[in-house]
Amino acid sequence: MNLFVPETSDDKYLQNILKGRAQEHTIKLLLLGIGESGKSTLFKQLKILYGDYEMSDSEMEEVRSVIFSNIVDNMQILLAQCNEFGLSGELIHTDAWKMLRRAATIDEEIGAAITSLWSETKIQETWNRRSEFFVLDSAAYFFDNIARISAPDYMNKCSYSDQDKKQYQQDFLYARTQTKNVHVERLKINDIRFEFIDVGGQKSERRRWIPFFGHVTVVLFVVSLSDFDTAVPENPGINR
Ligand SMILES: Nc1nc2c(ncn2[C@@H]2O[C@H](COP(=O)(O)OP(=O)(O)OP(=O)(O)O)[C@@H](O)[C@H]2O)c(=O)[nH]1
Ligand SMILES: [Mg+2]
Repeated sequence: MNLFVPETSDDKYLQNILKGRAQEHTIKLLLLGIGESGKSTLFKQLKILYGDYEMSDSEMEEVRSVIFSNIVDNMQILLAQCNEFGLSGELIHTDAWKMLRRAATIDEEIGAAITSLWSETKIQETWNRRSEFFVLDSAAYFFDNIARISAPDYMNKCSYSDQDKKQYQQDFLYARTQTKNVHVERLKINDIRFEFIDVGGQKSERRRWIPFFGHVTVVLFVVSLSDFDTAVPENPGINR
């Protein structure tokens, strides 16, 4: 018998406690974890699930530019690493490689170059060795979706279908920006007010965590399941 859980208990027991407290209080959650463990992604997921979340035009512009730089930066990392591994001599699409070196944003031409490079055996070989260097996990999702993302009307239409909105939400989830400083956002879930405190997980950001420990209801420590086999961004030669 478990003394701490009443026999009649189910989720309702906890919900009643939470609701009772929530009448007067806001439940404060501090999200902790190393850089890229998924703290901001967890918050984005909650926003999509419970916040009736729809991106405004200016948010879309911002997200689009984050996605474009995620794609260009990470394909450039793959190419540099392919070279480092001594595999670049066997690349077929050398023009695409040259184009990527200069690319700052994404258009249909750059999109086609990324499609060609992503299909190369040596780039796939480099990707499969990604535990030896730092590259964004979600880059594969963007490379797989590059034809859609490099279209001129991507996140840039007069109106959006339900399918567009669903795909953009997914893209938004995978878009990666490092959190700097501390971000506080409020969300109401089943009539309970939550305040999420999202901090940066990079080593340089961790000194900002301390002031929050005394004022939160819950500390959520976020860990990525793929961390066992990925490199530390601050020190790409070291395994997390
Ligand atoms: N493949 C995969 N990628 C994920 C998943 N969840 C999150 N990611 C990716 O992992 C990365 C997590 O990044 P963030 O959520 O910004 O990490 P963070 O902990 O807020 O990082 P800092 O702000 O630097 O402390 C993003 O690129 C996400 O797209 C998942 O379930 N699968
Ligand atoms: Mg973050």
